[in-house]
Amino acid sequence: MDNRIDLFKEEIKQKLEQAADLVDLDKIRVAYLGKKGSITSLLKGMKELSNEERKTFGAEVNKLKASAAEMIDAKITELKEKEIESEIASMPKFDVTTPVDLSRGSYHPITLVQRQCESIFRSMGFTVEDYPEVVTDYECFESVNIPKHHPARDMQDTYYLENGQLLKSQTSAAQNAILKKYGKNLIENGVPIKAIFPGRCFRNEATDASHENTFFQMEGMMVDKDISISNLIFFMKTMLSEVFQRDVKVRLRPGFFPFVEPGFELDISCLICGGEGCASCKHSGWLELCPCGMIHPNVLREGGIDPDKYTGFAFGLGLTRLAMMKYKIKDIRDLNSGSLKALAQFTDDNC
Ligand code: FA5
Repeated sequence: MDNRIDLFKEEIKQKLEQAADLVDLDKIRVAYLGKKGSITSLLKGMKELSNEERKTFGAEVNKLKASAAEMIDAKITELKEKEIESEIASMPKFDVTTPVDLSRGSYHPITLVQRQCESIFRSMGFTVEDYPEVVTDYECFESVNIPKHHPARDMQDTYYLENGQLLKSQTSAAQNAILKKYGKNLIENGVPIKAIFPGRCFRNEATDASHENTFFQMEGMMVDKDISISNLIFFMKTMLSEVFQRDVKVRLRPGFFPFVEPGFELDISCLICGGEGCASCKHSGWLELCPCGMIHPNVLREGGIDPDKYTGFAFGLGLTRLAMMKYKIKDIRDLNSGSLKALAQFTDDNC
């Protein structure tokens, strides 16, 4: 009997040495420790032994059982470690000297157009100003001649925040601050105010091919003695011809904005359909691009400038629509899509 215990122990050892994987190990476990396994049947045969023999033999078989289980577990650990080692060995080695393909990224088409406009206006003596996206009611409306409850507020479905501030619905929100920032230099030193201020605007719009709820405008202002509509038209035409690198057809029609008097809508002949009419221009052949006008005396006064001494013009260019025209993007929604396939194809060597 005792002899069998030693034999089994030796047999298990040999089989474990030959086992190549976890499947082999499972077979060994079933063969010795399973319900019908060899060690289990040793226990079953004990009923023929005397009480004394059963006691000693039972203890020996239990020891064998525990040691078989231990050997199998040790082999499992050994095989798993080998598996991990071979996985690590087969991994590609990290080498800091390997050249990496750092393909060039690209700018968003609106960034490209914005930078181009900034550089054109800078070359004409304008400063480029930055302004927050969250502003007060005073900045966005009251300071630009739109008092509380004025019906003109209905033209811009504005997002109000719980603290009473709002998401800038128009870049005109910066006008008052710019007048105050540069007014002293105008009054004391005769230096004209010439500034542009691009920015993201938000309106609760139903979106379509030419309307988004988040879009970019670029506001511009010039204030000095004897500024007239001719100055306004000159700067707008110069800027658009530079952006499109050709003479662009524009039209001015009367437009109402409480912060300018007189006010105009400057439309550009649709460059997507060549003026024939398409979804982007609502089949009119013209795209509303740049409302503008002569700054209202109330706005100048609120900014600390005497309207009897100084005059000025202001415009609110639709930068997003300008990018659409320049790059012939038919649907404004592509610009906020985040699709690199759509947006990474535009480049400008000057940016
Ligand atoms: C204004 O926002 C005035 N503050 C512009 C202005 C400034 C007038 C200074 C006079 C003097 P308007 O709401 O029309 O105006 O918007 C100006 C331009 O922004 C539009 O011509 C258009 O090009 C663009 N725009 C307006 N709403 C949207 C929209 N939902 N999606 C895309 N572009 C828009």
